[in-house]
Amino acid sequence: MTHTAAEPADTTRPLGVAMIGYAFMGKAHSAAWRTVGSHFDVPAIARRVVVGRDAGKAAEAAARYGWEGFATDWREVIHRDDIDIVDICTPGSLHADIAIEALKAGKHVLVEKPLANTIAEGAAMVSAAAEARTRGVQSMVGFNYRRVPALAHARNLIADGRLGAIRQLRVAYLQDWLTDPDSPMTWRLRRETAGSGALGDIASHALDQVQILTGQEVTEVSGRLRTFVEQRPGEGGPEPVTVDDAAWITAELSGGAVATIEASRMATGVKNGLRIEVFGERGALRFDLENLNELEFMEVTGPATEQGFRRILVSEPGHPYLEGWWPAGHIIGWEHTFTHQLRDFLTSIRTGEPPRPSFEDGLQIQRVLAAVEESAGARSAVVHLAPAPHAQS
Ligand code: SOE
Repeated sequence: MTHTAAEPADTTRPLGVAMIGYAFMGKAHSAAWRTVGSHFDVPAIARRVVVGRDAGKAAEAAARYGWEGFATDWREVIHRDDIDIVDICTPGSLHADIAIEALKAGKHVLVEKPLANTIAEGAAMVSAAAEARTRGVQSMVGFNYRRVPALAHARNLIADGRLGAIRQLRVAYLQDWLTDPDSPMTWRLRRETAGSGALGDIASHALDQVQILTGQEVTEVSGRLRTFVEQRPGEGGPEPVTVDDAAWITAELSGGAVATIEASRMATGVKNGLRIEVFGERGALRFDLENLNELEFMEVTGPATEQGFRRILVSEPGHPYLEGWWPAGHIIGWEHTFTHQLRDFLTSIRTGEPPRPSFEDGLQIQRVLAAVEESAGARSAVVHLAPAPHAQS
């Protein structure tokens, strides 16, 4: 059924979910759809259908990940009466078409980051989301690291003033899966499917963290991009890599802080390290995704001889999102961030309170990514960003 504001969702049956895409993100989202209802108080859902172009692979994914069925035509699925939520896990080049059509059809939409491949696509998605919101239809971008308990806790500490004014941040999102020059081509290395490389895929997370942790927006950037390996083995022979392997950003923030951000898929030996350091006038925080249950915190209190970072194991029921899991000290992992993301998304659908990050938030990040590309293209120019037209209230 297609819901409108005048016609609230039928709460007597579970919300039907269609997931478009079944690869890495589809697998992660599937696990979250499977577990969210067992750990959090959310509206009931039914995992109706996985959609993918390759029928055989979609069927296999549906069976393995526990979906009722599979399909190959996302347009047809979106218009099915038993679908209420569309979860988009495809390459970025398909985000806009799928999201806009789903929102028009009255389906709530969750889309993987980055929001889109271009500002124009992102802007069209924002218009569709704003219009759908007037009908009670929700939309959200999947910046899942907002839902790492330690990072949500860090955000609370900063918002409570425990670090004082934030002066500087160092953020590095480093991976090494492209270190080998013979590592094959994928859609993630083609501009037409991915939009950009390490920049959109992982620097986008770093930028999101910089802004959400500080509550400050990026107002100015200077960027550098590098493609270290310019062609890789494709199916029919060598293919050009048309995106960046690594990105460097220096950013001014609206509240006066400065951030340096690095992202690389060729940081030899670092598997999936999102390392964040935040320095304030009265304290500091350190985090590394490879130890995601831990947060290091120091406060400038007491004698200097006794000051230093202490390690907080973020596993208490009172820590963000932990109430749904295990007794204190029983740690969680990377996949749980996707479950938390669904907890928040489904809660928004229940309450009618629009979720964050909104498509407007996603577009704002998209503008920063474009500014970094512009700066990198001009080699060292500083690109000033106009104040964001901004986010839904
Ligand atoms: C998911 O949030 C994601 O950004 C993936 O899309 C990246 O490829 C992964 O390496 C980090 O997590």
